[in-house]
Amino acid sequence: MQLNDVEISRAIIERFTHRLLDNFEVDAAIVGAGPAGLTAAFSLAEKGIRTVVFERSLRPGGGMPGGGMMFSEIVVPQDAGRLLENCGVDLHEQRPGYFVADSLQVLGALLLRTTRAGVKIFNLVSAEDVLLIEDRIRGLVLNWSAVELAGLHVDPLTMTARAVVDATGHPAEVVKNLVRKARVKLNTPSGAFEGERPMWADRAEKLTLDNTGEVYPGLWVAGMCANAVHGGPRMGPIFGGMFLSGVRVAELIAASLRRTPER
Ligand code: 48F
Repeated sequence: MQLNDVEISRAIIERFTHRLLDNFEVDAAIVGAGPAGLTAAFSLAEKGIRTVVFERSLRPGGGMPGGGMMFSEIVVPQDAGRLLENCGVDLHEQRPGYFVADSLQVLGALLLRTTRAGVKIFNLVSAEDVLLIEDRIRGLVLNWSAVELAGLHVDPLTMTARAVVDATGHPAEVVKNLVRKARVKLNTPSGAFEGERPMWADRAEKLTLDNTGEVYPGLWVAGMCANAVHGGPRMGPIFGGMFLSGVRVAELIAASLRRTPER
C-alpha cells in the first residue's frame, strides 16, 4: 500500500473528533491523570460506568514520574501494592514493609489498564470551570491547555457528567475555582476549603481515604486534592493513599449513581 499523507491526517482527525464527541456526555468525568485520577478512571470503567479523563499536561501521570526529588521510584504500602501487582507492576521490598516500584513502570501499567478499560484520556485539555445548574455540578468547561498557556481569548466548550472528580492533586483546582466563583458551602467540617497541611506521611496516607468523597452535589474529590480540601497533611512520595483513594471514589460514585439513576 502506498501511503497517502492526507489519509494519515484524516484518520487522526476523524478518530479523535469521534471520540471527543462521544465523551461529551458521560457518567463520570475526571480532572487530572495522576495516580488518583487514573486509578479512579479504570475502577469506574471496569464497573461499566462511562468515564473520561481530562489532563492539562502533555504527559499524564501527575507527580508519579518525578518519584521523590527526581529519584524515579515510589514507595507503596503492601495493601495498595497488591492493586499495582494486579496491573502488572513489579514491587520490590527494599526495607521491611517498604515496597518500592519504578514510577515509570507504574505509570505505563496504569495508562494501559485505563485505556484498555475503554477510557479516553484527553491530554492537553484543561478544565477551567464547572457547569453549575440549580446547586449541582453537572459537567466541566474545557479548553486546550495551549490556549490557557498562551493567554489567548478563546471561549471554552462544555461537557456534561453525572459525577465530576477533582483529582488535580495539591492545587485542588476544580473545588477551589468553584468556591471562588460561586461561594458555595462544601461538605467539610467548616464548610470552607480547609487547605493542605504540612508533611506527615503516616497520617496523610490514612486521611486520604477518609477524605475521599462528595464535597458538593455532583463534585467528588480523590487523592491529594481530598486532603487539600479537608485540611489533611501532605505525604510526599508514598502513593498508597492515592491509589486506594481512586478505588474508593469509584465505589462511592458507583453506589451514588445506582441510588439515583435518573440524575
Ligand atoms: O498531582 P497529581 O499526581 O495528583 P494525585 O493523583 O497524586 C498526588 C501525588 O502525585 C503526589 C503526592 C503523593 O503522595 O502527594 O503529589 O492526587 O496529578 C494531578 C494531575 O492533574 C492535572 C495535573 O496536570 C496533574 O497531572 N491537572 C491539574 N489541574 C488541572 C489538571 C486542570 N484544571 N485540568 C486538567 N488537568
